[in-house]
Amino acid sequence: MKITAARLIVCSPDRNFVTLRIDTDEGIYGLGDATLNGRELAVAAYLEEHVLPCLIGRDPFQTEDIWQYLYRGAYWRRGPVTMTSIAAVDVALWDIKGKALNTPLYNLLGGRSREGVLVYTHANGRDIPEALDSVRKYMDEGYLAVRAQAGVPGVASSYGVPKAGKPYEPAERGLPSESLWSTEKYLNFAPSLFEKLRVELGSDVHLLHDVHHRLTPIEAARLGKSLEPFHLFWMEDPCPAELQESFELIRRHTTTPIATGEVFNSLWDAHDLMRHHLIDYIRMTIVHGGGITHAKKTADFAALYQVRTGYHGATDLSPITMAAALHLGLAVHNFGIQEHMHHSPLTDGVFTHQYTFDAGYMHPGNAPGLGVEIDEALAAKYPYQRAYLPVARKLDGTLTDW
Ligand code: EZ4
Ligand code: CO
Repeated sequence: MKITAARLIVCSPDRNFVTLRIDTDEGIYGLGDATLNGRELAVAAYLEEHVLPCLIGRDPFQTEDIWQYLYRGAYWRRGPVTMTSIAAVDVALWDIKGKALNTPLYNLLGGRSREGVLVYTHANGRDIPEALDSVRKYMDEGYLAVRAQAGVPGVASSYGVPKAGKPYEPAERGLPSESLWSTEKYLNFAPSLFEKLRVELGSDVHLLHDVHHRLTPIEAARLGKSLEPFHLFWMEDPCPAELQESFELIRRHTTTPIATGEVFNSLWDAHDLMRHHLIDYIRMTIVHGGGITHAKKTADFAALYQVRTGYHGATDLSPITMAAALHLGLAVHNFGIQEHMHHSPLTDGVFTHQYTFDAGYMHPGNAPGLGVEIDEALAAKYPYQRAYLPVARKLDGTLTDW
């Protein structure tokens, strides 16, 4: 089998997505997600100008060799634009393999290690009562695990809280909006949110929380310690992780489990965190971390250290990435949990998919390959629109991590 064509579909059905389609001489094609939120066209240009011409004529079954060719062959290595581009190619090739062999992708990754993939979704509210209602709503829908975020009193537009009446969506069209942040107010407030949730909801539901890289290590240590009585499933991205030894300080003080890595793009961003038992869940996802080929290696490395997977799954990760994550999650032994933030009905209309949700678990479905199709005619009605993630400032105006 040979690759005969590769092209991009850039669309914005409620939000931007960059999708790669690879065609073969046997009429089988594969899809890959190439979306890097807020920097979409950088990846599109990288693929179009530098990667796609190199694919024509290659055997799509050679996922390892093509991965190495794009990674080592670029010379520069790593970085979100490169690794998202490689991921798009890699996922599309695995999709082709599954279709050519007439089997769902999970069968090529180890087969089923479990019946379904435990997922968590996002609950949020402007205040604690609204957040409580939101968690309850998702529990009523069957979710066994829910991420809870609430507005911090005295801080306008806290992370994870939607603008009135709309579902929470990280990116916004137009230039970046600015939001405010106060670590002091947040640290005083956050334990009261989880105390209330535990009192009202009991101890069975898994509660998660995203700190979004906003604390210093010692502040994160205080937060983790103060949340221990409410036994969170995890505290996510407690501080920026470029400095991997930051987590040693957090670990010295708290047993609250830690998940990190949604901004990582290679195993080398995380290997010290794993080797030193500094994290419990790795969030680096298939689309930003070099595709299925590299995610599988990362998961296998993590398994040596009893670190489990907990991949990023916000709306900027397209249904193609969601499907890929569900196939891998079904297959790897050290799967932990998968984030599942609902796409809009329009996004789901463009990317029709076989995956399903039932009673807290998702399943990738049994269609050959990934089990996702793209309706290109519908996609063409929604052209790309510039959009950005917000930036954040402290109350005195200092730029800080969003
Ligand atoms: O900031 O998806 O866990 N989810 C998150 C998201 C991410 C966005 C980045 O594009 O942290 O809100
Ligand atoms: Co996050």
